[in-house]
Amino acid sequence: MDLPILYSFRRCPYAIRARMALWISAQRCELREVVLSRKPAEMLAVSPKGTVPVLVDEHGQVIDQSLDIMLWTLRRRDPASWLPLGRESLADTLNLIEDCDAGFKQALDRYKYPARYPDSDAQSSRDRGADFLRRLQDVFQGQRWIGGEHAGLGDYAIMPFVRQFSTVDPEWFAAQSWPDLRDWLRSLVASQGFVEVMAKVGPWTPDSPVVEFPFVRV
Ligand SMILES: N[C@@H](CCC(=O)N[C@@H](CS)C(=O)NCC(=O)O)C(=O)O
Repeated sequence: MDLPILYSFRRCPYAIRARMALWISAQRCELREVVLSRKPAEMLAVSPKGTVPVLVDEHGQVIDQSLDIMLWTLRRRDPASWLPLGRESLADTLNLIEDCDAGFKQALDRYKYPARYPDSDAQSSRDRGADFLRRLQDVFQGQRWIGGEHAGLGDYAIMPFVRQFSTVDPEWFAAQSWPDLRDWLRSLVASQGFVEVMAKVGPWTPDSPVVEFPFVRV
């Protein structure tokens, strides 16, 4: 049987969250590493909007939103109980992810790439991003993970963006009063899943040998 195909880009936070969910659910797929400046015609043919990640499942269904890929694979298999239990707690988690993907991501881009946004001010973008992170710090004062007792959908969906934010000015990030947020990020970055999904893969071409994901060890 053909494997699902995942078009991905190693450092893209959206692709990282998708790979994390595929990894935890042990969903085998063919990983096609994309160079964003040279997107493969095969990917654009199935998803003309041209963003990664894109998953094409065994039946040819195309899923081209990272959160949808997470939900797709976790609804098939969720061995670590990443999906929040109950409609209300799923809705709360999805709302938090939405705030990350909208306001926080916008602030992150303006903080990280000020030259691309001459009309924005990097420092006020950093402040806007920090507002979201303080909200997370408040959550972590009551519980260690967004998922409650263990890390789950919300943690892995949001963590790649917080990680990017933390690397823009690590000294500044380390000096802020969000110790629980820092511990949360440190644990997730050190987690086996994150380390595995960040392994390096060469760019895909139609002639490349198939790269299976999760990576098969020899
Ligand atoms: N809403 C999309 C956003 C994905 C996205 O914007 N990915 C970026 C890379 S991090 C991308 O592919 N950008 C297109 C480009 O840079 O050409 C998702 O959740 O999958």
